[in-house]
Amino acid sequence: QTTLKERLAELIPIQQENVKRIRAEHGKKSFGPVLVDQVYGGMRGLPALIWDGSVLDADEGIRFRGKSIPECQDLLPKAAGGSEPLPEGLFWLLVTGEIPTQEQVSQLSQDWAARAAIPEFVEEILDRCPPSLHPMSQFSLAVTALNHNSAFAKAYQDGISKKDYWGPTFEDSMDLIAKLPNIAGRIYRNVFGQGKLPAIDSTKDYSHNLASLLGFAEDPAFVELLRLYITIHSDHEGGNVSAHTGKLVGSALSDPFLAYAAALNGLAGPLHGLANQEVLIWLRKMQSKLGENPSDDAVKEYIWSTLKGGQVVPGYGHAVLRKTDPRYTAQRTFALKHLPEDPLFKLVGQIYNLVPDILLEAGKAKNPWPNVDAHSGVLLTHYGLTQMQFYTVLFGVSRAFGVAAQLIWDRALGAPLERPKSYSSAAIDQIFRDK
Ligand code: CMX
Repeated sequence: QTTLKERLAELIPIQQENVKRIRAEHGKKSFGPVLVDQVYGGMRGLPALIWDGSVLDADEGIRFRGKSIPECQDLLPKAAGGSEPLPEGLFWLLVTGEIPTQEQVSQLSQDWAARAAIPEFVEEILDRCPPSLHPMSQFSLAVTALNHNSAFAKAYQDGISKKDYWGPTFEDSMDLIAKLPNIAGRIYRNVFGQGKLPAIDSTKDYSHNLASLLGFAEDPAFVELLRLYITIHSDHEGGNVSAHTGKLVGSALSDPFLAYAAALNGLAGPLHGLANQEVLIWLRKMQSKLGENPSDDAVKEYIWSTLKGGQVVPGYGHAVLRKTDPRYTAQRTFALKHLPEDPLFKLVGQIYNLVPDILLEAGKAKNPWPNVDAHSGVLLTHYGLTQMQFYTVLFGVSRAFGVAAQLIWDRALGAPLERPKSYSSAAIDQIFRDK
């Protein structure tokens, strides 16, 4: 059976020709006007990036290479006895646009297990971090330090030709993904004091190994949750903060470890990946204030007090989405199957019935519906992973799949250094004064 790298080597020349053709045919055509508001407004909706791996529709949500989340759940290979897709398969899909065979997915599991060890000095860096240093900062430190053994950085120093960039980028990307469970597991056990780190089992899949490093592999439902979790968090188009940061930093030919560490620092922001931590903190505060089974009226008042305090309702709203995030729905479906009676899950459901109307009434948020982060923490909490400061690390493990796939293709297609134009407000005034 073809390996991922072999298949990629076949696909790259085809896609290079395809891009050449598109640029020859359409290269000088305009996408339409750019509004001054977009320049001031965080570039919402500005067509500025190319990424084939996933596309986000405002109403329908994410599709990975054209496949919706339910389609991925249906089509991608599963573990023996499992019903959620293996993230190995999702990575294959992101990279090639094709559904892999069971055997190709097993090859990836084995390959990642074989690459999983982290250098001793990285272990020491993590062991020296004070437990009070946020897990995301520790994560980013460790990923930055992996650049010590970057195949791309070394090849570049040795004078590699541009046309060969993708090869060592692929190797680094595979190493990056493979090493994240050991980093995440070590952080979890160091910070939260949960026993010794077990060894990677080369007969098990990626999510099983991650669960085992965290100390939760005994529960098959938790392992299934991780498979679903990594799959749905892997990629969300090219323009979100983490994906775009990875691409931007990679465009300077910083290796995949440096590029992904930068992406992690973006993911660590409360408006992006840290929102999953913020949701749980917000829910716990609500519970401690209102008790276990609060009335709708009490919950509504709590939501209003958040807004009146000038804070956002974490887990709600989105820069692109305008309907309920299908990643939220996939997690809700998982909860209905595995933990329908969980009190925190019930609270999340209650909030889902109340927040959108309140955000609409408040009149600012363009999207009053929940995003992925409104649900993930509740599932992790149910299985005993209650330390919310750790949640974004799991998002970070997952998002590496999308960013790595993108970095490989950017090097294969010769993506240039990113360098958009910035303007001063005085220049905007000057340009448009008489128009
Ligand atoms: N609660 C309160 N106010 C909100 C809101 C929310 N959940 N979502 C948006 N708003 C506010 C914005 O803060 C903004 O207010 P100002 O005009 O005072 O600046 C106004 O509504 C318009 O914002 P928008 O155009 O609807 O949203 P943006 O594209 O600017 O921002 C996002 C998108 C996600 C940052 C925002 O909805 C938000 O802050 N949500 C809460 C945090 C969150 O859940 N983030 C996770 C997103 C998913 C992820 O990346 O992981």
